[in-house]
Amino acid sequence: MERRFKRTLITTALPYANGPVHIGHLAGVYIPADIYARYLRLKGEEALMIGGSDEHGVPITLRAKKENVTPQDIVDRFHSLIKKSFEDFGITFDIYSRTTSPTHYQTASEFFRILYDKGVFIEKTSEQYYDEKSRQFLADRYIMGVCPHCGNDQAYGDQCETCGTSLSPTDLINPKSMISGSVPIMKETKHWYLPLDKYEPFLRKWILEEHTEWKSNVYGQCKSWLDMGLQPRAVSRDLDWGIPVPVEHAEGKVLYVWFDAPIGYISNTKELLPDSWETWWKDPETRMLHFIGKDNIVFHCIVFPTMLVADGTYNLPENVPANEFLNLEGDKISTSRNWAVWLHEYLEEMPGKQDVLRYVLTANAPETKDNDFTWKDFQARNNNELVAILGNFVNRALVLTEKYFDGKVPAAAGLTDYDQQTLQDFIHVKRDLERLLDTFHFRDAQKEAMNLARIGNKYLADTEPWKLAKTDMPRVATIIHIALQITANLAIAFEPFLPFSMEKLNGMLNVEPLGWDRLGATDLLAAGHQLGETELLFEKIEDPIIAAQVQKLLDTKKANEEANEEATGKAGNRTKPIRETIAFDDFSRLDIRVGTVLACEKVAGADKLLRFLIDDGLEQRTIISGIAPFYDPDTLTGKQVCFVANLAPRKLKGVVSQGMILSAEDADGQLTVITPEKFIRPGSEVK
Ligand code: B3M
Ligand code: ZN
Repeated sequence: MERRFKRTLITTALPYANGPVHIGHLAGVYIPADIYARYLRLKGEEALMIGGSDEHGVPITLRAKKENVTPQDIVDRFHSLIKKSFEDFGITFDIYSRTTSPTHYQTASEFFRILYDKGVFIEKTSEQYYDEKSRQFLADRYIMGVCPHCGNDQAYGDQCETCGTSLSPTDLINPKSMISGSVPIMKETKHWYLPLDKYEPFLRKWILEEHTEWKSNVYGQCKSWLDMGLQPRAVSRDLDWGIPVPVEHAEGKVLYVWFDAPIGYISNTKELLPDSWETWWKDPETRMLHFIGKDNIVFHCIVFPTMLVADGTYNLPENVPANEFLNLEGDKISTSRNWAVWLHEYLEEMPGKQDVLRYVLTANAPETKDNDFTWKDFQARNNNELVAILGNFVNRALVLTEKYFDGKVPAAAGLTDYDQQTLQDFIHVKRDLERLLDTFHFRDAQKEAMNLARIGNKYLADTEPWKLAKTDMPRVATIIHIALQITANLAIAFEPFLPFSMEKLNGMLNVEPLGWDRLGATDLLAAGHQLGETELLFEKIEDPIIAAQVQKLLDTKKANEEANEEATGKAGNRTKPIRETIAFDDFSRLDIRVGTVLACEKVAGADKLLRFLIDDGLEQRTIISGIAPFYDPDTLTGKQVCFVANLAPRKLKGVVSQGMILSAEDADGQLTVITPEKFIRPGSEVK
C-alpha cells in the first residue's frame, strides 16, 4: 500500500575516518542520496540529508598505532579531509558531523542506558584472547597467526587476506598479539548482547511481508539472514577507543562501533535541530531512508531496526536503497592497497570536473550488481555524451540565438507538425523522471534526462536552421524558440545530477533555477528574454590525461606487487613468456632514435622519476623516466640512450614527457638503460 508522508529523512552511511573517500563511496551512497535530496527539495518537499564520519572502531586504532599518533589525531585528519571532499563534490548534507562529538557521546550513551534499564540486553561471560604483556583483551584485528586454510602466516583474527576466508581468532594457528608480539591467553570477559533472535518474528513480518518493494539485493540479503536464524549480538567491546559502556563495573569496555555508529544519524539530527529533531525520528508522517552500500545491509535492516524497536519510540526505515560495489579497472577498491581514485586527488588533477565524475558514476552506478569504473569509459562518457550530446546541443542553441537574434529569445510563429511532435516528445519527461527517481533508479533517470538532449540535437539536425537564415527568418525564429525551451528544460532535468553545470547553464540562460514543477513546460523562456554569456559546459578529455591516470594505477599495482614480494619473501616472476606475434608494419610504426643526454636530474616530489634533457639531432626534448631508483642522474649526463621518439606526449607529475627512454627490466624489476655500443650521431634511427 502506498503511504503518504509529510517529510523525508535521508541518512547516508557514515564513512570510517581512517582514510580519505573514493569513487566507490560516491557511487554507492553519496551521489544517489544527493540526487534524491536535491530532487525532493526541488519539488518543494521537506527533506533532510544527514551525514557524518564514523570515528570509532578497530581499524582507526590500528592506523593510529602504525603511525604512532592517537586515534583522535587520525579521525581529526580524515574527518576534515572527507568533509571537504563531499563539499567539493556538491553533496548537500544538511549536517555533516562526527561520532566523537559531545552530542553523539551523550545520545549513544542514553540510547544504551534506556535499553539497559528496560532489560533488553543479555549479559554474558565468554572467553576471549587476552594479551598479558599489554594487559588488554584483543580485538580480532589485533591477533595474527597462521591461516588454517592456506598457511598464510599473516592472517588476522577476523580474516585471511590471502585466501579471503573469514576467520574467528580461535581458528588461527600460533596466534600472536599484534600489540606486544606475545602469545595471548584465553580469559573470561563480560559483554552485553542484543537478543536479535527474540525480534526475529517481528523482523520477518516487517521486512519479508511488509517491505516486498525493497530492492531485490536488499530484500534477498535480509531473507537469507533471517532464514539462517538470528543470534544475540555483542554490543560492547574491550577497547580503549570508543564510548564507555554507561553502567557500573564496565571499566575498559566501550560500545561496539556498529552499535554507536547508526545512532550517529540521530545525534547529528539532534545537533542540527536541537528543538525539533524528534519530528524527524518519531513522527509517523516522517519517512526515513537509509542510503548505504551492500556490506552495511544487515546493520541497517536488522540490527539498527531492532535497536529502534527495542526503544519503542522511533520510526523504522521505510526503505534502504543499498547499492552493490563499484570496482576499479577490474579490481576491488581497497584503502589499504591504495587501489582507488581518491576524491581529493581527482579534484587536484581534474579541477572543475566534479560533474563529469558525478555523471559517470551515476551512468555506471552499481544499482543492481557490482560495476566497474574504467578511465576509458570515463573518457568516452565525457566525450561522447556530456560533450557530444548535452554540451553540443546547448551550445548550438545558444550560439544560434546570439548569432541571429542578438542573444534574445525569438518568438515562435506557426508551429509545424514536426515542431508539435517534438514538443510532445518531452512533455512526458517529468512523469518519466519522477517515476524513476521515486523508485531510486538513478541511472535510468539520468539516461532519461540525456534523452531530452538527444531530442534537441535531432530537432536541430533535422530542421537545419542555419541553412534557412537567408530565406526564412520567421522559421529560424520558431526553431530557435523551441530549441531554447528544450535547453531550459534540460537545466531543470539535470539539476539533481549535474548541479555545477546547471548553475552555469542557468547563468547562460540568465534565469534563476526554474523549479521542478515547470519541467516539461514549453514556455519557460519568454520571447524577448535576454540570455547571458555563452560558455562551454563541458570540454573534451584528451588521451594523455587518461593515459596519466592509467599509469598512476599501474604504478600502484607495481608498488603493491613489490611490497607483497618483500613481505612474502617470494622472488619475482621468472623470464616473461614472449608476447603474441605482431606484423612487421606494427613494428615499423615505432620511431626509435638515439639521443645524447644533455642533462639529467631527479623530479621533485617523485621518488622514481628522472627528468632527461635529450639532444635528438633536431632539437632538445624532455623525457621523464621511472629509473631513479637505479641510477645516480649525474652518471647519465653525456651518455647516449635509445628512446621512442613518436610516442604521444604525456604528463607525469606535472611535467610533459616527450617520448620514452628504453631500458631493459630483469625478473627482479631492476632497470638498465639501453645505450648504443659506440658513439653515433644523435637522431640516428634504431631499426
Ligand atoms: N562506517 C562502515 C562502512 O564505511 C560504516 C558505516 C556506518 S553507517 C552507520 O562501510
Ligand atoms: Zn588463508
